[in-house]
Amino acid sequence: MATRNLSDYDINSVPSAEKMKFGIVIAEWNYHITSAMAKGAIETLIKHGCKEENIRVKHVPGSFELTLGGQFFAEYTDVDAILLIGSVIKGETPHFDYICQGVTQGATELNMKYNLPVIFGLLTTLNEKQALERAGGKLGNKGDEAAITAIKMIALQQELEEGK
Ligand code: DLZ
Repeated sequence: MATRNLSDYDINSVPSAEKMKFGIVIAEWNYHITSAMAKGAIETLIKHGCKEENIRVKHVPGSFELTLGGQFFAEYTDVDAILLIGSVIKGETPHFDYICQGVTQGATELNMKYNLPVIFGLLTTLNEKQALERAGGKLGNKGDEAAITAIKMIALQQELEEGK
């Protein structure tokens, strides 16, 4: 069956995060949404064995700044993966499209440039209701999903590095 909502996942299918280190960049725009996503992400990492001291959290003003925040983590820390968490809500101007495009492109480039999992935890919704539904509401929490994705990608990288 296709995966539609990673918040409903098989707990046994996720590798242990006991020895993994994570950086989380949170956008302050729509903070009631992004903080709920970040809370979900942190709780999920800890649930899978990550030590609290191995999770570093930093804030940036808006989603557009997520990419550079991620680059700072990649340059100046030894994290194994970076989670970019933001929420862009469509307004009356094309600003939404430019921000979404910028972060999508920026996150992709960071993945490639640093050979490091940089997880796209950006909600791009038409309204606040849709965002709330995906930040701990009836459609799960995209922060949890970003955490699971990060763990799985680190595990994959380590496996291949070890020649498995
Ligand atoms: C300017 C702006 C607007 C209109 N909307 C959002 C949004 O919905 N979500 C978000 O995270 N940030 C928004 N921003 C701020 C931009 O991301 C950025 O911080 C500013 O353009 C300054 O570079």
